[in-house]
Amino acid sequence: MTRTILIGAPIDSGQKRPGCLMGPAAYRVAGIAKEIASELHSVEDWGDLALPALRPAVCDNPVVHQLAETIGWSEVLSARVDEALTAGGFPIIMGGDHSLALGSAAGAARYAQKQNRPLYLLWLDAHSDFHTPLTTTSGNLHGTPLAYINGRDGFDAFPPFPAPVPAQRICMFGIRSVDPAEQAAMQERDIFINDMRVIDERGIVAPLREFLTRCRDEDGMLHVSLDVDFLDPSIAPAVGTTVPGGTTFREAHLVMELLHESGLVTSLDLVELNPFLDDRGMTARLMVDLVGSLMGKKVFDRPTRSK
Ligand code: HAR
Ligand code: MN
Ligand code: MN
Ligand code: MN
Repeated sequence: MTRTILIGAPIDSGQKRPGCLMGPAAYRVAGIAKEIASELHSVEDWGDLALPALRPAVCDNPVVHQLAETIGWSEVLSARVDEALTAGGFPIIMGGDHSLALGSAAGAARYAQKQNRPLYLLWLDAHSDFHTPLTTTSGNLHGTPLAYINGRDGFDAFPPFPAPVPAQRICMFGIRSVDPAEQAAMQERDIFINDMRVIDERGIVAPLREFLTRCRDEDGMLHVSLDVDFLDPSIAPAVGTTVPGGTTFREAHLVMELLHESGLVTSLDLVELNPFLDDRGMTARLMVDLVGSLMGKKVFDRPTRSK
């Protein structure tokens, strides 16, 4: 029995277009709890997090937007994710923009460290989110979490990331928008980058299985961060940063089905949903259906395949 724990993270501070703070409500309206609940999974909703009292925070890059808020959110979220994992739960963080991963991944890393297990990270996104607060030109901190998780310099205002995740344990999928400073930093590191070109050429299955095998061989924990813009905007319009050429409905479901079969996923972020931009709830529903696939919901029960 998986004890699924929903954590609402109504976070808008990581970028400038309002609306992501309505994400947790949209997931609830789209039926996320009902989608998950079954003989195999219990569901608890721990409600929405609140922003704590803020400490002043400074950064040498003047364009950085809402630094103190983003730090405040990441601290409460990190503690809450650690708490959910420690309770034996499977936390699903309902965002909120992608800056929430600064906190959720830190919580997962904190817990993994206590368990003496390596943390792996699967980043499903159009963007690499590999800026630091010092390299971002937009100032939007939702473009930085993966750099923080990887232990890059430039996050002095944040709590130090507990046990930074080395490049070899990070896998990106769906990438098709990378800024020059991110590109330069990524090229120096051995991150497993599956951009859309790789997916076109190799498909989703082979590269994903390679990564999952590494994780299994090391008894890793696996944090998955699913950005709405991983999906093609034609099926998922409710996001502020649409990029054409994203994954299809079937590719996305296949990723989730393989993740389910692997049994490796230990925490999940749902990020960047902006319900204000949605078309009759279609994006919220699709995200909820993808969660259903991750939790093992099948249209058709086929004989078990080799992993
Ligand atoms: N790289 C751009 C920037 O830093 C865009 C980042 C957009 N990020 C997200 N999350 N939407 O993936 O501003
Ligand atoms: Mn992102
Ligand atoms: Mn993105
Ligand atoms: Mn459904």
